[in-house]
Amino acid sequence: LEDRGLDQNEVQNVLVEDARTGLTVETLKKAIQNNLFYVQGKYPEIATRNDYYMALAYAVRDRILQRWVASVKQYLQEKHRIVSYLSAEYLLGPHLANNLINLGIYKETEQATKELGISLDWLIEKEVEPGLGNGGLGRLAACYMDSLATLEVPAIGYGIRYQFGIFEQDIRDGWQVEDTDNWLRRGNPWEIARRELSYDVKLGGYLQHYTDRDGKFRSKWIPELTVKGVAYDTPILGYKVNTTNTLRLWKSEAPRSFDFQSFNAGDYNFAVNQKIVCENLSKVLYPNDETLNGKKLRLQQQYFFVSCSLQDMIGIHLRQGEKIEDFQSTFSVQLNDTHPAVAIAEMMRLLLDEHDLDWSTAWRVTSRTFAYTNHTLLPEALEKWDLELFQSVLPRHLEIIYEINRRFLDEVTVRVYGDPEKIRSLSLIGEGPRKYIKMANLACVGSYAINGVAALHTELLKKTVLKDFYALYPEKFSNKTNGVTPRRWMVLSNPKLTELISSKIGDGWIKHLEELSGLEKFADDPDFQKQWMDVKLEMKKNLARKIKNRTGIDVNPESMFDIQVKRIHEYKRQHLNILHVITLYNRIKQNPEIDIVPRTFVFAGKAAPGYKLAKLMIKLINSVGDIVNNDPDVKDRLKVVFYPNYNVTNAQKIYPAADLSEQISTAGKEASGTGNMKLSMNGALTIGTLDGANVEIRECVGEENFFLFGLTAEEVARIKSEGYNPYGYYQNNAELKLAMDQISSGYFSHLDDTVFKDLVKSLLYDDQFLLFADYQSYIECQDKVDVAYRDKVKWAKMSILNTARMGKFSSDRSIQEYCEDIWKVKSVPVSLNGN
Ligand code: F58
Repeated sequence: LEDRGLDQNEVQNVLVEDARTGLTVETLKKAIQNNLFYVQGKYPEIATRNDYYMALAYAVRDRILQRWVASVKQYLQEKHRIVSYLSAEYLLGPHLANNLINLGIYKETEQATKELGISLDWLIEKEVEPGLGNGGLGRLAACYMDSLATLEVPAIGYGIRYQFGIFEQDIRDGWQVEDTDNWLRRGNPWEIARRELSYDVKLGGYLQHYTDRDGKFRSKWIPELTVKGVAYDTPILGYKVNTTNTLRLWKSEAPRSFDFQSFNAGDYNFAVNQKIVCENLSKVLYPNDETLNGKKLRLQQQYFFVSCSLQDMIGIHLRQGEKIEDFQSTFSVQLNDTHPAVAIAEMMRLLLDEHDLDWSTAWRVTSRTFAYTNHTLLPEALEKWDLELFQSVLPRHLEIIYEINRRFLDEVTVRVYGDPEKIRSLSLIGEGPRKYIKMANLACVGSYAINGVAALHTELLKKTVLKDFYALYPEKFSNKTNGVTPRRWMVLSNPKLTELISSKIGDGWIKHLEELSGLEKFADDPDFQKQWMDVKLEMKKNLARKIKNRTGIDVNPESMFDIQVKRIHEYKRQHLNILHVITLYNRIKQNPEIDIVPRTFVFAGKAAPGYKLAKLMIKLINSVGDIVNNDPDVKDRLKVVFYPNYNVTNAQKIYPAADLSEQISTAGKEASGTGNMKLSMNGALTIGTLDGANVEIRECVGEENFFLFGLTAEEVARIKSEGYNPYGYYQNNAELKLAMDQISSGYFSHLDDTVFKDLVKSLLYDDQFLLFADYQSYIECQDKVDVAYRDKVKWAKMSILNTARMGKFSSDRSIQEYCEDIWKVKSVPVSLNGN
């Protein structure tokens, strides 16, 4: 400071409450007006809605920046182990309202905007959300960033700043149509580009081998291409704490140098082309969930962000004056599935080739740095890279992986007593018509901890896909059941319920979710039950309005809102749900006067663009809806809605309105699920299988407050091994047969019997997901749901108890467990105004 001619007091003055940091209504108002003028260059009469949104966003950002700077300063001054979360996806959802809540200035801002003659809701709705993820895995990363900051744990999230996030879904003639998600078109006030923070990343090319002056055998990587990664930082503010962590997303660019090289050589086209190739790396998120196709660009994306992130971490570590071989004392790096698992090979490369460590030191550092979370049991979702493709992108990494594998197999051969089957299963390289690299195996060998995301999932991992690794390293394995942040999924999505809960038990539950158990004593209180169900009804009315606006369908808010919202996938079995709809419809047709509980079925979710059957499931839902919604015999007792473009913004409107939560995956297929948690927290009752975290949710809420049906994971495995025959179920179940015959004969498709052919065929003759085996049990369970729903008092009590007993499923609890068992980190409270 003295160097810059300043004294300590002058600097401190910048940090005290002022026009850019103050939290009162008056200061906020002033800040918005200032930003409107000085940032947007507008005066109120001509300012657009976006101008106001931007002005407010910058006002909020100023307040976060103060905390952000203080956090970074504190982490660098004191030495703390930092959690580094590596994830190819972050499904953050809109920032504005969340930041207002975490800053604790929602009410003040509402007042400030009101005094300026604009509605805060109107501005909040203006925000285009960053959809930088596909589904559960990306959203989990976002919840975990929120909890890390709220628990005041020093953390940095690394990922990719996709220019285009998950596609926007439209429904035309019942079919899914995809459109690009140009989320940056109006600018992004929540990020700061750090142009000075950039790293070079090599791709392709070949290796030169030589012996150096010390007689050491070396590989020199001559890349085909070098791209530059530029850091874009987004602050992640904790709830009512100063801690503000960083989400650092990398954007790919062409390094400036090579334009010149090519220009000098006179090859303008080449230069332009290479620039496009470089920029393409972070252009678009791959929209697949659960299935993977080994696309070269995807591998390049993974390597690109991993390399930038590790170079960045090493830089931070060394700038603290630490030795490279102590890297693991500065960072604990969590791999969010295998998408960043190439980090293990890249860390080795950096240590060996750039920092000159010997193999065993490098391996000691690497294998003490990484921990791996698995999110799937589906074999088709386990990442495998064709060896030749891998070599064409990362020749040096292939060499390193071979060496890791050689040493690993040497070590384990003795332990498995030469069992060739075990050795084949453990090897990092798969043999077949073509060789391939098994990323899960690389992750297991290179990590000090391995975890599944729900109790059942972790047990199945140990028994199936990672069985041989579990036998080898049982001490590495643990379970970390997923959780979700109550800040976004209750406080922000459901303010009315939040207010009601806090009026009874105070607001400590927002940070300590287990305090929700304080609601149990009101579960039988008629007044509270009425207030509870009044909030639910109001939320249902809100959703009904949205549905009307978006789809034109009128729904009755007094009907039961039966909700299944998640990616569309065969294993999630949205088509089992639709078979129930058809069954109810047929019961009405056969007896129009039947006394039936009115239901509104809401579906939402995206299908991977190349996943034909999933797209057909969307078409089926819409086609059934067209018939059911318009048949006069139904008398509006059933309505089927497909709400388009499911994303975080829409999810926030849907969860609070749910009466019934559909969690009906084939047992053993859903690793955890997190929508199941959000719905139950918001007072929905679950109808579900014993799959993923459903098992634990049922344990917590009590079996009498959960509608269980279907085969267990064990039974599913047994039936499959004995040879499952779906056709037999079809022939022996009259209601099922009728529903299937209607679908195949074209009853729901203007008598066109070709539309659903592929779906029908797959169900009758293949049915990997055992729909028919679970059909009868599902229908009977749904009949029990009807009975329960008719008893309003009982339903209200069950709903209250669901919320009251969901304390375990806060992401704060999950993160606490990661901190204690895996990362070994503690909280570091951040103080403002220097230390
Ligand atoms: C999900 N996986 C699981 N993958 O399916 C879900 O059960 C779990 O609750 C959640 O992770 C969080 O643990 C998931 O969302 C993906 O979206 C990947 C995206 C990239 C391609 C492979 C699937």
